[in-house]
Amino acid sequence: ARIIRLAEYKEPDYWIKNTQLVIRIFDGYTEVSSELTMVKNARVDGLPTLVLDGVEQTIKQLHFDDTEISQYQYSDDKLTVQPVAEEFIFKAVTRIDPENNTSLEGLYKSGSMYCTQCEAEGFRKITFYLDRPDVMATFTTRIEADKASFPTLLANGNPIDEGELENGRHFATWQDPFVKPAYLFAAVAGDLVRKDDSFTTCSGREISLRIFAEPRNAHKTDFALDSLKRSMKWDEKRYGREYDLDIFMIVASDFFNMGAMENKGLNIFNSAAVLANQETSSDDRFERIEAIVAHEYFHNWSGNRVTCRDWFQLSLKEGFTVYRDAHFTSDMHDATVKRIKDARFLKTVQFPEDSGPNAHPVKPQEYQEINNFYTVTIYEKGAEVVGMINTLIGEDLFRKGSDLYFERFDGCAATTDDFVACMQEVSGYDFTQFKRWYTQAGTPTVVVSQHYDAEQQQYQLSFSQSQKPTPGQSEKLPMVIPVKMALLNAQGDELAIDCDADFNQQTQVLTLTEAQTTVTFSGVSEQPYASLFRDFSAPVRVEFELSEAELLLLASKDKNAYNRFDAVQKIYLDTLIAMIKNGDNQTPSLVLDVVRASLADNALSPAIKSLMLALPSYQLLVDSLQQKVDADALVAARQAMKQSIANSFKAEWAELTLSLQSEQAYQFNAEQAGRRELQALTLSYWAETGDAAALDFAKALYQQANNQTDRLNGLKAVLDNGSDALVSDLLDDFYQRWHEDTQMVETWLLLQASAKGVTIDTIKALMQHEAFDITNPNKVRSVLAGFMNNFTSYHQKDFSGYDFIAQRIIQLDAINPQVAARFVTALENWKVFSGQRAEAMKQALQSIADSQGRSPDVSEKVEKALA
Ligand code: B3K
Ligand code: ZN
Repeated sequence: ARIIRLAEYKEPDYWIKNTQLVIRIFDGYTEVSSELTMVKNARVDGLPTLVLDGVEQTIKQLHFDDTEISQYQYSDDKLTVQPVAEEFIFKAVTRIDPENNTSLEGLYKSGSMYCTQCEAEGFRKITFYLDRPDVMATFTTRIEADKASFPTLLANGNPIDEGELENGRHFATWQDPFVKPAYLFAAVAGDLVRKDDSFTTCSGREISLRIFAEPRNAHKTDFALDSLKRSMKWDEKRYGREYDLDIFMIVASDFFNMGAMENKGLNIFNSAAVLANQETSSDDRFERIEAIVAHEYFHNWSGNRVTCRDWFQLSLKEGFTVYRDAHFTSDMHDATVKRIKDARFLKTVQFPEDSGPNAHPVKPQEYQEINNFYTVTIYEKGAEVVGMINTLIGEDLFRKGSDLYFERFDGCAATTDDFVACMQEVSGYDFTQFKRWYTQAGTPTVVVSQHYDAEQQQYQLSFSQSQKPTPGQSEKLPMVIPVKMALLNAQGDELAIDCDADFNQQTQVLTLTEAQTTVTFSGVSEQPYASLFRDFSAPVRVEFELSEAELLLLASKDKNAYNRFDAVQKIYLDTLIAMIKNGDNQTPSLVLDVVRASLADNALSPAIKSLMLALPSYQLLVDSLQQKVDADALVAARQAMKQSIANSFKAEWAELTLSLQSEQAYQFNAEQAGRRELQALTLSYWAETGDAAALDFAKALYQQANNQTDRLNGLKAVLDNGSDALVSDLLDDFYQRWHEDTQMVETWLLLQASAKGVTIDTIKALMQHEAFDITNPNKVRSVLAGFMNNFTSYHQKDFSGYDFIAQRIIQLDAINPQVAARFVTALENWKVFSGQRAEAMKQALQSIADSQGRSPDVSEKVEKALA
């Protein structure tokens, strides 16, 4: 396979200054005419051949200015021609086949709508181009189509012309005055309803905001418009970023490979990531939509105005933009809840990636298929790295650095080094060693030990950091690790810190730079409790042996709510791990004490309480075990603990569930969402006790709900604990009522695929159901990702889940390689499991490797997993 390497980066031989496109949509084919105004790169000698990217192009005409090109070579997705001057217009007329494009990359038709997805390398499926992010041009796009079928014609920028054509056709012309790489290009043709709003920017410009959706979805656009306005305001206030064009558009599409895409002035969204109302969207869906709308909007500066020089810099825009959207969500809702959820997600999903066969640095050094690198490492770990920069230099300097970055690189294609250099310039902080976070893959482990000397009134903490080798990187060097910390007394009060290390009094951050660091704290009059890595100040694994008393103090008295949560979770995790290792499934009193204390603490918000009372997921447990996992023992231990917590507090669960019922009118906000989340949790424990009253409550919650959150909370409790008859009654009822609503049907599929005890036969039946469509990524994800994340069913005792997933990957790969490749994750960490299970997973991977005609996407991931 062809490997692309960062070390081989070289500027292109030619630049494109302006791109003029005409896209003529006809039944059966689409014709694309392009005129690219090009100039030779001044740093290049002679007149090199021009090599353009182009996939599945049927060539009709090629010209340099007005001269037809008779000599050209088109093979392996490259068109090679010989220019005769340093400046010229390259013209091409080609045909493409969007109606049969199931990869959903390039221009594709889905349902009654044509739309595009160009990032990372989809533009080459539309026309010949220098399809790389450092080639930035202004664009003019004219779209022509049948007027009755496609009344809405959209592209990036501002509309400059429109009119009628012969045979019932019409056209619209759009012009984007901002230079951009081809991956930010977008075009849409459809029969869409438009919802309007407006936003007045900080300098008083009025921006027209428009959301386009299919008519049946028109009632679900308000929340996204509102989220958009709040995002625009927030970016002005927090980052000084004003919107630039006069129009900002969002289009909702039912067929989309990921959440959304930040095309300049014309964001295209997966319907599931933008359409919402209280009837069909749960609280977490509202939160996700708000975050994605913000994320795509923020890209207008961090991604579009300043873009990436090459795809190795992907985290430059993604890590920074995730960091920005997380901060936005924190400001809108509850910062601690957001931090807990983000840290938990990183540990659950990114840590395993970083210790598995597809581990890669935040700035990868090489790839085969760039689409495989839109990962939690690039996005979420990348955001943590940006967050650590903020932690190290402080909020004010961070803002100065980001201002400098946007100013200096506006209209340019930049690198992560450029970003860090700006932070260094404004702060004087030397980031040389810190930049290992961009180049070293893997999660560092920090082992901590403590020693108290009562006589000297001295307390010592010793930190030793290490990192396991990752594929292709055996040597690991020490990282810069910010440890936000406090020392607590027995009441949980924070002690003043006087120490001999690099400790910032203002931010309470201790910075580790060496493999071993011992810090001595003076004037410590009693044995303190160390609260370390507050707010998850670094994406590391921490090993710190604490006594029960110490853990209990942190779990009940630490004033840092994140760390308090973390101490509670550590108690569950350590206990579960001990249960698994000892083969003893008795839940010790320590766990019940912690549950009791959390339940009784009225100072805790319902949201935090529900996070504290939830047991760690199977996925997190697998990652935390740090030894070969016996999946059956793991399931048995966690189920035993859940049972025991449920039964020990049966009356409390019932009482809390009832008391959390509210007559308030539904609103999506942190306070209400927290209450509903806690109710879902207490109800699930209550139902787990087998109390018939719990099931009656759950059923009524489902039936009487006037919002999707309550409805799902009721339904999930029934699905996990109800009789088969009741389960199928409610599922039938759900489908009956909402089968015309796409988001509800997706939810209905997901609920069943993730239900306790689901069998492969049920999954197969779902894939045969009229509601299923294998060409639709959302439907595929609902069923297959639902199954894959359903630990007890996917890892069932006869191992049949693995071959089933492998066969589905092969089937999907022929339709949509990007979506297929994502599912390889379900098999890639086979080495963490023990015995025959690991062997069965490996065999499933092998059967994919042995099958014919694999896409580069799937091949790269499977080969690495088997290596
Ligand atoms: N930039 C897009 C992701 C594109 C993925 C291409 N395989 C969405 C986002 O991160 O905002
Ligand atoms: Zn993004």
